[in-house]
Amino acid sequence: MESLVGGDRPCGRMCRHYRILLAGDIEEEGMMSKRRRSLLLLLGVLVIAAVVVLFQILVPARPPEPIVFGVGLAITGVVGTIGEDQRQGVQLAQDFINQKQPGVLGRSLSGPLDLRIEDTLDTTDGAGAVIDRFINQDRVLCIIGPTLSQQQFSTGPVANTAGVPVIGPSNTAAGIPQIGEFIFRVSAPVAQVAPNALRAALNLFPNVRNVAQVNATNDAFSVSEGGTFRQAIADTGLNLAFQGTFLTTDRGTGFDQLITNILNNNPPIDLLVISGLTNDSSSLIQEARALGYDGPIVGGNGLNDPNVARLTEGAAEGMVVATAYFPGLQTALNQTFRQRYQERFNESPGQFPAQAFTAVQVCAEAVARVEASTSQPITSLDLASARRAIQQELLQFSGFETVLGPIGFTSEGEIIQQNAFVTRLTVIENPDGTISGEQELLGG
Ligand code: 1QQ
Repeated sequence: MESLVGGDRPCGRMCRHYRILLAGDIEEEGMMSKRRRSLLLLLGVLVIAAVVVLFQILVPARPPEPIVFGVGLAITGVVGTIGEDQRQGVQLAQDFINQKQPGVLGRSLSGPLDLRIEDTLDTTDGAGAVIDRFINQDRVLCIIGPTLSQQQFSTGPVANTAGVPVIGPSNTAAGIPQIGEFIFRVSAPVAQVAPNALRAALNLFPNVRNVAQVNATNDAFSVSEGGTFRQAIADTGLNLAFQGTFLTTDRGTGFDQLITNILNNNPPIDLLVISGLTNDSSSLIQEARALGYDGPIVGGNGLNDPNVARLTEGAAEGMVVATAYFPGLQTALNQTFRQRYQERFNESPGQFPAQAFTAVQVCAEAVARVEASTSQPITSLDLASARRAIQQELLQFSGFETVLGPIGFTSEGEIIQQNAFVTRLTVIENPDGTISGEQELLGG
């Protein structure tokens, strides 16, 4: 201490006093600089916090990446009314998911759902071009579609080789999930659905004995369903008295020979069963009624559309069709779906929009589950891994709540669905002269 205040110089009382003061000062000064330092530190922290907050306010956060699905539907062509209804179904699913409607997904997605909806037409070439674009250009996470089994048999193998999960929204022919491990469907196969229509027709018309069964030969679904109906006719003890074929391109008088043969058949035909697509089958019905067939008609899945009332100008009144959707299903999800569908599109939803809605919901749920298990947005995975992870999640589905009721998938990607129903078409003549139809439910 001595050396601090002047070395060896004598300094007496004052000096001692000075020394004491000086020691206190040093202590105080040390405390002061400590306080100053803490103050400066605090100031520094506050400035940094302010800069961070300002940065967050002025520079907006990067928006979450969209989750892109490809939706390929036959919006124009021989099943155009069905494709249009499917488009409405997927649009509603997109709204529900992006608006976080409760009861649709188990958890919300990391980003907005972006559906690329394309018209495949009713051809395999049209579907091929769209599916190629989805796989290679839009780089979608999964594909909903195409509408027709005929198209899926052509595009499914391509998507499967590319490792892109596909959900068939309306492919009902035998063999669709067996195309490959990436191919699933939410549309119950003809083998499960079609025989119900025959049984219901027998309840309505117990005297039916001799059946004419006809199907298109240039469409995979029509051929598959035709076979199912023939089996069901045999199983129910009916007589397959006539078997005929046509093409999905046939219209109007193109059916005259076929119908004449049915009308002249011996024994006389008392039930007509039709497996074709929408426009051709509608034309066949119109022509059959015009030429004098007045017995009951069972329609296949191509006729599962209330628009058939208008397309046949009322001739399909009373037609019996099996369906995989029960509009009266008393679940919160189905009731909201029906109500919002009616409000938005001014019609009630049939099987095709319900299945299309389900296809989007199921794929989005698979994405949500991948995000939950990896704890990151699916868009931060590389595309091939993301697609594979979705396929793996789809295989786990069991008892998942949809507007079709609870569904799951087998290890082959086939839908597991308990319920199938039967409808009868009622033709409505509107005050403005137009015709519309309603599918009245006969039972499950
Ligand atoms: C299929 C079908 C069609 C009737 C859908 C429109 O079921 O092609 O499998």
